[in-house]
Amino acid sequence: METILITGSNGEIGSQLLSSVKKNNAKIIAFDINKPITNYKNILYIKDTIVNEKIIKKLFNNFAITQVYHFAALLSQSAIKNPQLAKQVNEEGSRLIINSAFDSGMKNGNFVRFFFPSSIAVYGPRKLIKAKEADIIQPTTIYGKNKLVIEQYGAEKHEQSYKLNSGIDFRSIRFPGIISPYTIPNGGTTDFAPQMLHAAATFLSKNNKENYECKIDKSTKLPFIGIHKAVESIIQLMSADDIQSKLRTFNIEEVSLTPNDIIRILQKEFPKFNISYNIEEKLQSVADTWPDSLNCEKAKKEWSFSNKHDKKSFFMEYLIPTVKKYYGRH
Ligand code: AKB
Repeated sequence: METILITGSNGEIGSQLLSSVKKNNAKIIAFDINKPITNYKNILYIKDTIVNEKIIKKLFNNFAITQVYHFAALLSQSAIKNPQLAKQVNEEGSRLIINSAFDSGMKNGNFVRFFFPSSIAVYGPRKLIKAKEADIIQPTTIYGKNKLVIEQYGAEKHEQSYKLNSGIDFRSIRFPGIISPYTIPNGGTTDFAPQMLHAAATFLSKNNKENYECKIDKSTKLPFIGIHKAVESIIQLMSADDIQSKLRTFNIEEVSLTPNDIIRILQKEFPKFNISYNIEEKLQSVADTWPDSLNCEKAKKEWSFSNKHDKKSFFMEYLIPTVKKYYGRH
């Protein structure tokens, strides 16, 4: 039986992954800094910080954890606001979890499968088109630097483990912006896309017009993925028997979008919904260093990542029907 640890289990990806894996016959530990937002049966909920070495070590000592999904992190804009905390949580906390998983694998003579969500924030300083995993990687933000350090640390620990025949099996995805029909994110650079979707589906302003103030220029293109495909991909990558890549990280996306693309599609369904622009330099300057699209060939080849959507079907067949259902409009 698998024993699965999910950190950041209240977060956008963590909560969705928890809801998917709880169906499996596995022991699950859901770890978050805030009190649980769900009350699933047979889940051990722990409310603590991932930088609490004592509790993390205790967890790995008390349970023979076989899989780790490590989502606890500060997002890009929150990290810019608090670089010290970002280093502590995104780097030191991640290293602590990786080291503890490594030690546990060594002790039990097995490989603990470890999933780390990296980000397109590792790219920079110039905007790339169809960025490949090994393309120029010089992140300009603290968040991008944190993610890159941990990608590399995880890959090193992975190599070390394979030489020692136990430790961790490290796997990672560089996520583009995630759009969920269930949650409105905060603290990220790509938040405008999900925020627009939710604003269109719910928001009636004072003058009875639906309006969203976008802080990113209308022609800034960024890659995106829906939350369901994001979670499905994590499970697919973690279930693959053997992943050959030495880099250990993969690019995936469903569509590339500008704010202008989004408003044009949303207005077909929500004709009163409108947008105004009030560019915020600290968001724009980050978005300008992130790729406008990703090359996903490596993920397709290594673990059969697939994508059936174009911009129109992504909204019309997936996001809009799901968000409408979520808010009870049919
Ligand atoms: C953010 O904007 O911080 C994230 C990301 C792409 O890493 N959504």
